Amino acid sequence: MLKKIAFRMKLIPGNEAEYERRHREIWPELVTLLKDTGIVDYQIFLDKETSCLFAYQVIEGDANSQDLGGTEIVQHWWKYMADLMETNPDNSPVSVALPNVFTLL
Ligand code: RM4
Repeated sequence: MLKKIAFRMKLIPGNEAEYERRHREIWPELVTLLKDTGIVDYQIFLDKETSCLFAYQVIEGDANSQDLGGTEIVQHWWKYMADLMETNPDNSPVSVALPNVFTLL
């Protein structure tokens, strides 16, 4: 059964262009891992006014992208991205789960 989840991350202001550039050049092995995890749709939107990043995912199983910190590729990616974002001590992006408040049926 498909689940839809969303979460918020925070960009350090001034890094918008670089964030988008790095994501345009996302590592193929990370794409493969995300898809193999069962993430069938993954969008990240930026609120330039607040530097908030809003991630939306449709997932087939229970794991979303933020559950993959145990893998080497995600650890490397998070370290690579850490200079652009608010992160936890382990370089994972500070991520706040967002409850669904509306679904168009
Ligand atoms: C984001 C953040 C997420 C990752 C995506 C691909 O900036 O690092 O954890 O899933 O990139």
